[in-house]
Amino acid sequence: MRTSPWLSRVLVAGLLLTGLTSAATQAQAAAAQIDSVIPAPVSVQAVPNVSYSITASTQIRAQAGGTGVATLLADVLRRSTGFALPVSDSTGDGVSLQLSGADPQVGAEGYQLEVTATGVTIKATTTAGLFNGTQTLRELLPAKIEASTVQSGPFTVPGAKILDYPRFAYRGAMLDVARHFFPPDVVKRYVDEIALYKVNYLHLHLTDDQGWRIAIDSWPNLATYGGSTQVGGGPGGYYTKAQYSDIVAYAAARNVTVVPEVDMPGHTNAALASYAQLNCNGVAPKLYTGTNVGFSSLCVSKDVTYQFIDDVIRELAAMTPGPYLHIGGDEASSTSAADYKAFMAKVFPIVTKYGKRAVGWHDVAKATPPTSVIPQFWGTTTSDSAVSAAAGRGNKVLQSPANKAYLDMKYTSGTPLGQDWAGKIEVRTGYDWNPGNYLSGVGENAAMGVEGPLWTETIRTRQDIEFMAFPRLPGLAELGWSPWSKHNWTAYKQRLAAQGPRWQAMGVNFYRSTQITWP
Ligand code: TNX
Repeated sequence: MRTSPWLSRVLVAGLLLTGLTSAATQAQAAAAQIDSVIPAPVSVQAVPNVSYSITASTQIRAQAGGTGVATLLADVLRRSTGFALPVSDSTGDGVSLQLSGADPQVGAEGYQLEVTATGVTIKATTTAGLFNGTQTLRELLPAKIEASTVQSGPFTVPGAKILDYPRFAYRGAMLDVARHFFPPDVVKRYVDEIALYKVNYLHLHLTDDQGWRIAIDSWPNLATYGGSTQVGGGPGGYYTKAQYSDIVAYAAARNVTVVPEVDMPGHTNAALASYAQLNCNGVAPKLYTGTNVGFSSLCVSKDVTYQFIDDVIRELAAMTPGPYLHIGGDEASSTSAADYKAFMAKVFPIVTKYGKRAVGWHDVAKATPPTSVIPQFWGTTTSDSAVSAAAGRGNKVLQSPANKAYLDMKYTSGTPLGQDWAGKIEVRTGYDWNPGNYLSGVGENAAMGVEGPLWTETIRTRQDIEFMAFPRLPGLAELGWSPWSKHNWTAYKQRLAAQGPRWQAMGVNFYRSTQITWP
């Protein structure tokens, strides 16, 4: 068959056009990938016409200290590429993790990442920095890289030079495992999900009226009896010390430090039910499976209360490699103001005695804490005299304003899960505030960082956790990590949209907010 000269010209033109379009599309896709990293990096330079593809012959190279991080990266990449991706301490092309030669600006958690035609180099001064660089690399790859089954390539990273480091040292997520208990696997999955966005603290709310979730050898009934139920009356549960330490180690390998919380003097019905002597009247109340707050208190006037606290904090501190231990202190409406102060004055030194720094819900600011104590602001106003006074004395403040950062608030009135006492928090509301000047008297330097608490009165499953955290948690992570100069809702919502296919590939159950144009 003969093709007419006219037709062949049209065909050639068509082919050329297709070629051009696909090159243009590829360039566009590359630009989109570079611009879709959350949290937004400090500095990103696209290198046009350069890219690197991970192939069957790609090697992952890391110096001695970096092999742990390299192996975690290889685990993610092997699942979806099906490639061998051997990890070794050799030098050469491919993906290379280096603990030397980084720009000192990267500090303790930052990194430099460069994509050339022959490979991807990540440089940092610590394994934390290397880990953060590898999370950025995941986001520079196509979404299918997150799949748990083998996908067809290419797996291409656009040419780029990135320099990145955090704005705040503390970027946290809190999970309430007391109202509903979540087994270690669910907690570990949440660690994976938050670490992708460079969140570096996981605060576990381990005790509340409805349950005590951590084994304490010197007071065994706390876990075995106090942990035996949960909201709604289900079986509850608790972490053995081995399980808890395993969670802590799993998190640490992903640059996430666990902050354990034992709430006191209120929110203690599970403890009071487990040991009669902790009650002022010597009578143990029944276990509680409702959702009221503010009705329980440890007995502030009894010596045994402080022996109990000393034992619990000693055992908890021994399981805590991180610097912080959270003592709760919120909503102590069954404790008088004077008793509250007297109680905290005895508890702060116990935390110090076991080598930790106390974090407390911002109610602790009323007890004039030593400057080492960190009040965690959970109010719904932008001024609080006790908190600003503490900041004025030199206390660092952790920012979790309930009407911005609470991941258990409903998105809209139609959200099936969650509460709304602090308001509805759509994606934009959760993103549009500045932790460095939100609270009067608490400026950039007084703010330690941000944390998104997820209370679980209405949250029962891994899917419920994900639905409330995604897509809001990445916004908080960006508030904690990215320089304020990068804050821009219009650009952010495009970056966020690009996460949708990643979450789909990972099987993350997320809320399809109508504020975002999901692809
Ligand atoms: C208030 S916020 C609480 C928690 C509840 C939460 C529900 C805070 C420090 N205390 O006990 O679970 O509201 O949103």
